[in-house]
Amino acid sequence: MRFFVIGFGQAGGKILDMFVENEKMRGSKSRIKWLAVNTARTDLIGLKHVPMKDRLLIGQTVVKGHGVGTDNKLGAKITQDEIETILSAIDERGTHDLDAFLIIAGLGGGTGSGGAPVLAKHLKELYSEPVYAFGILPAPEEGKLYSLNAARSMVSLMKYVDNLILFDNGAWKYEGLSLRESFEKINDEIVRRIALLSRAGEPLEENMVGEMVVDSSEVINTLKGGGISSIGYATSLAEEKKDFRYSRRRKRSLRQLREIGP
Ligand SMILES: Nc1nc2c(ncn2[C@@H]2O[C@H](COP(=O)(O)OP(=O)(O)O)[C@@H](O)[C@H]2O)c(=O)[nH]1
Ligand SMILES: [Mg+2]
Repeated sequence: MRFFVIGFGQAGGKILDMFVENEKMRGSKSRIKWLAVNTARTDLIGLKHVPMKDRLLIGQTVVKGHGVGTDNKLGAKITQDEIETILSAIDERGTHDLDAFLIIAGLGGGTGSGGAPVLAKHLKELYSEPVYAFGILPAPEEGKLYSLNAARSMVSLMKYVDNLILFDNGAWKYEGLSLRESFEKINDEIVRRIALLSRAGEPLEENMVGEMVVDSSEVINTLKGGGISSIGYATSLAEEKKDFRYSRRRKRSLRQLREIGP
């Protein structure tokens, strides 16, 4: 499934960064496109795997690269004012063979929380492909302002996206670790889920397709019609069974039998 992934704000950018690392590690000729958007220069500089050319700083004249703090109204305003720049950056990277857009953002902060719904609205107007958002909910310990920001952002996102996929930091915080210390592990869980979606309908390696695959249209049909979703993830060990009928030794012995035989 070919996504255009936009990492909006700090959390969105960090998760996109890990996703890009993951794609590079697979060494696949990934057809996924991406862009990190932020009002904070340091957040963009901190990314390690998203190529420099795919990082876009917005709001420079207003916040001078220092970010919007937790002011998601300002995050929304800057995004609205600079929407043409963002849309051209997306267009320049190629949108002709996409299956869907995916905007990743932490909903409790300022840039991603305010910016993601504005971007979703414009993408919806401009493109026929579905627009999904992957929203991260703040943990209760982050306080009321974060919760309020998340509530506002969710209400707006729901108006524009084809589906809002949520992930709750509070529920995923690891025991004995602070929220901040948990981020890396949480992000790993998130990237696993996004990678799973992006694999839908794609060959595992060249000419290798899994026996039971979910293809992009099934994902699109499942997420269709708005609403909120969450993605579960489970793995289990596969038992390796040698199928004797197809083993080389068996083939050889069949040939020998034929050669010896009548
Ligand atoms: N899962 C996860 N959440 C994060 C991460 N960084 C920040 N957050 C959360 O995202 C929310 C918004 O923060 P942030 O992304 O910094 O805001 P923004 O930069 O203004 O968009 C808060 O609830 C943070 O706890 C991260 O790396 N992983
Ligand atoms: Mg931040």
